[in-house]
Amino acid sequence: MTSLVLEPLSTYRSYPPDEMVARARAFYEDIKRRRTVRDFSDRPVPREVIEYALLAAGTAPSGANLQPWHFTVITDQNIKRRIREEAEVEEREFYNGRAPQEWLDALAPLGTDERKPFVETAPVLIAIFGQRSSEGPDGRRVKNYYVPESVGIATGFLIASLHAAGLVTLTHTPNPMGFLNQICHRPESEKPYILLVVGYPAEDCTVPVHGGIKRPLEKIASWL
Ligand code: IYR
Repeated sequence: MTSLVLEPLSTYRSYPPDEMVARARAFYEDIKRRRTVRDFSDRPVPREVIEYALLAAGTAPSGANLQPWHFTVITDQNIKRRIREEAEVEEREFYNGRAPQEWLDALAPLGTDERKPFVETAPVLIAIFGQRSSEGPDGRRVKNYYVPESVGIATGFLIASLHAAGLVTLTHTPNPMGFLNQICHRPESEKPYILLVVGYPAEDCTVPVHGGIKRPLEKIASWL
C-alpha cells in the first residue's frame, strides 16, 4: 500500500471574474460547434494529435486515481474492416428485432441503420476499454472503482480534445461489443466501453438538424 504524501497545489491558476466568464464562454462557444459525424473522409490524421488527445484523456479524474482505462488505436485497414464486419453483424440484429420499437423511434431523427461504412473509411478508430481490475505493483490483481464513471469522464476529455484539434468523432456503440476484446487482444477483465470513430468530415458531410438542437439551460439545470 502507498501512504499519503502531500505537496502544494502548484498547477492551479486563478483569473479575475471577468476573465473567468470570458474563458467559460469561449470554451462553450467552441465546444458547442461539435457535431457527431457519420460521413468521414479517409484523409489520415497526424499521429501526434491522437497521442496528445489520449494524454489529455489520461488526465481525467478516476476512482482512487486507478485510471481504469485502455485505448486501442486502430489505423490498419484490415483490422478496421474486421471491426466493421463484426459491428454490422450486431447492428443487423439490433435493427431487425433486438431493439424495441420505442428505441428505433428515438433513433429515427438520427437516420442510423445497420450499415457502418464509416468504421472502414475513417482513418482512426479508438476502442476504449474499462478495466474492472488491473495488475497491482506486486503483480496481484486489484479491483478498480467507479469504472464507467471514470472511463466516461476520460472519453469526454478525449472527445473535447479531438474537437479542439480540428477533428470530428462518432461515439459508436455496437451492442454487444465483446468482439473488440478479441480483435484488440484485450483481456476479459476489460469491458469495451465505446468505439470512437475519429477523422475529418467528408466534403459532402451532412448532419441531422435534430442532433444540433440542445436543451436550454433552464431545462438542463436548476439552482437551489
Ligand atoms: N448502436 C446502434 C444504435 C444507436 C443507438 C444509440 I442510443 C444512438 O445514439 C445511435 C445509434 C448504431 O450505432 O446504429
